[in-house]
Amino acid sequence: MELPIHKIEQKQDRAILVGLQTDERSLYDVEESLWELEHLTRTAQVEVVQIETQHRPTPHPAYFIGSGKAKEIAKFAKQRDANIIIFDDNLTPSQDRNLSKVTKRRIIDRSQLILDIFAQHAQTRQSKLQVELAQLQYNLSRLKGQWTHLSRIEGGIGLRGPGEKQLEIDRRRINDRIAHLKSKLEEIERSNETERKSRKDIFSVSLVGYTNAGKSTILNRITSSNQYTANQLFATLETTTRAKTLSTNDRIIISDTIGFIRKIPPYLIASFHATLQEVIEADLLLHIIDISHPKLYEYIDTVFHTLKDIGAENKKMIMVFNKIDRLPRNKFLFIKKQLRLDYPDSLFVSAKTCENINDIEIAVIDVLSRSKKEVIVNIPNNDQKFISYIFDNSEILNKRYNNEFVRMKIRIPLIFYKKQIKNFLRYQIRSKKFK
Ligand SMILES: Nc1nc2c(ncn2[C@@H]2O[C@H](COP(=O)(O)OP(=O)(O)OP(=O)(O)O)[C@@H](O)[C@H]2O)c(=O)[nH]1
Ligand SMILES: [Mg+2]
Repeated sequence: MELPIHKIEQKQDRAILVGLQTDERSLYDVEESLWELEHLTRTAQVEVVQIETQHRPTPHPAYFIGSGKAKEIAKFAKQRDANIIIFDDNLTPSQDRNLSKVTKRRIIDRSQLILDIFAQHAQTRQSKLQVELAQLQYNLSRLKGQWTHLSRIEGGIGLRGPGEKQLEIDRRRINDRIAHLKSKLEEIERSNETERKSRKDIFSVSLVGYTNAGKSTILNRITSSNQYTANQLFATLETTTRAKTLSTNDRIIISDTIGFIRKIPPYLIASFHATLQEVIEADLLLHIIDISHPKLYEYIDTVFHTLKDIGAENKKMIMVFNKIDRLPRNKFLFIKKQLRLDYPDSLFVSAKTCENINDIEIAVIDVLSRSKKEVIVNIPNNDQKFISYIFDNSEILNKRYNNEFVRMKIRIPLIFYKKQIKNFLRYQIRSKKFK
């Protein structure tokens, strides 16, 4: 049975946003994060009618905010005719329940809001399945929480009430559906994998970055294509790949994919693992950053952390600071000087005005020409064609002959390696075996 993907009903929804300032977070941080939440809320097509913040040393275990503040928000919701309260942080299931009891409104936390946007933006079968998987995993994590909570109150095993039985059934149904979705996604992934394999001989570049940094706009600029762009968060959910011939005549592929965001639980990212496969396998990452954003350093950190989560942290990366047109010249020069200290080889471009946009291609060509691979190959003597290819295109570090094979340790430009990837995969020896 299909479980419906939950979407926030459009237009008529009116929300109050709530942020909490704790001892560990400054008011500035909270306000900035709420600004992002407001953008997310608008992207989900929900009207923001009020924004509330509270200061507490730590979150309240039962209400997240104080219970008095919760009552105050209930009053505001009535006055402003708001039907949803959106929290800028992720709530525990019991906080969620207690808050909806006090406010008599639907409570949504940051992850749920992001998932609603994903649900609205999913276009392909793969991303629809991924969104459903992420939503069920979200629900499951909450059911589990609820379970512990209730079993503690009710005295645990043997004292389960009807509500808990329902939870148990839901949990089983959800687990079944999760298993089903995972196997469907694996099927799609297998066919994508075949497609990717057919392109393994081409140098691949992936655009990564915080959501709304301008990744899709840059893809359009450098490949003259027409990928959807919008001043929205998560405008792109699926991966698009385009081919490009560089001025050196080398062909590369460039892919654009889902953006990253702060405070998103790792299992939600994991649901998009298949979409991010292109990033995981890329030869080069272009990390796009909105230079005009006051929180750019935090955004850069988020992207680095997310890349680590998906196992792509050690890839060659070029930092591309975009939207330079949005800064006054003096401010731009000042920020650029600072950024160059931290990221010496970074680029500064505007996808809007096209200023410096050609620098991206120049930098890619530079990486391409400098990328080399060290491999050990064991080639049958009768494959003279491939042996000549190696002699013509690589630096031979050592070689040994016998009657049947020539065994060589070579350093070869990546582009020449890729052009003959099939032969390399056939003849390559892992260095461990060689020892
Ligand atoms: N001023 C200015 N705006 C830009 C620039 N590049 C992109 N934008 C705008 O920034 C917004 C986001 O651009 P996208 O290309 O959709 O960003 P993205 O990184 O693909 O975002 P997601 O797919 O949502 O993660 C759009 O409104 C673009 O028009 C730029 O260089 N200058
Ligand atoms: Mg995009």
